[in-house]
Amino acid sequence: MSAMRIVVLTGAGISAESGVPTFRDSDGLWEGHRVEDVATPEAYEMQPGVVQAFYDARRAALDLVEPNPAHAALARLEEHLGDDFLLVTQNIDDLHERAGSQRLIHMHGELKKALCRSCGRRSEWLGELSDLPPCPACGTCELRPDVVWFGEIPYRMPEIEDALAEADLFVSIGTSGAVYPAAGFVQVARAYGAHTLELNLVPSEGRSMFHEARHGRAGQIVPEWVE
Ligand code: BJW
Repeated sequence: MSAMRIVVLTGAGISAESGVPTFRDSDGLWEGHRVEDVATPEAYEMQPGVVQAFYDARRAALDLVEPNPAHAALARLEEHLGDDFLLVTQNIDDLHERAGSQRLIHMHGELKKALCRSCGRRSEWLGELSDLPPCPACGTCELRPDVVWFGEIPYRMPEIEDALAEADLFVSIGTSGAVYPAAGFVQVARAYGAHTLELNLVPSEGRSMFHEARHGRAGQIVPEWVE
């Protein structure tokens, strides 16, 4: 018999205790920025400098934060389960990999990567906009942050959907359930027979779709759940 297969989805709440602001909480990222100003391709077309500056500031802030016990607990769980574990994060920070996670999908992209608008190649983000080198693949100067904005298709969806279909347990951690398709993963996993668990500071918008929920700070309730 195979071991239990677990898919974990994380959102901004797992990084909150590391000092990375969430999006929709009262002290969240978008308190100072309207979402339409920064998180759509149209906004980038209109004001690339403003949007780049927003991501430059968040990239710089990453150097000042560290993974917390919730990130570490998920890395330990992966060590134990190996291929039966998949971590899907909506976060564009790199705290999961810095804690040791490897079976990890960044469905909304990565702050430390650049995406070429001309050829689609993804590469490491080197420096700020003014001194970005040309795209290493096609040589144009069409690099943008490698993040998924509203109206764009999140990364690696077929792989995520396959894992949800095969999961015995789906766990959602630190996400408000306000943004699709991630907010719908609980229903997909449930439809295929998985048990579903929410771990969040407060009941999320999607709480009623989960079989079970535990509420509190991720730095406490995630290690408790993993042990
Ligand atoms: C703690 C805590 C602590 C705090 N411990 N917990 C109408 C209906 C349905 C869908 C749509 C619709 N109209 C449009 C859509 C689609 C749209 C969408 O969902 N819109 C909604 C607003 C309705 N979605 C899209 O456009 C997506 N693409 C898409 O659908 O393509 C079509 C397609 C899909 C699939 C296959 C084929 C085609 C793209 C969405 C891209 C989202 N991008 C962003 C920005 C990324 C770059 C960046 O970071 O700047 O992603 S938006 C932003 O929200 C970011 C996040 O990843 C995402 C989710 O936020 P998250 O992580 O949940 O954060 P918060 O702040 O909302 O919540 C934090 C939670 O933590 C709270 O609950 C707290 O309580 C908790 N918390 N401290 C534990 N210490």
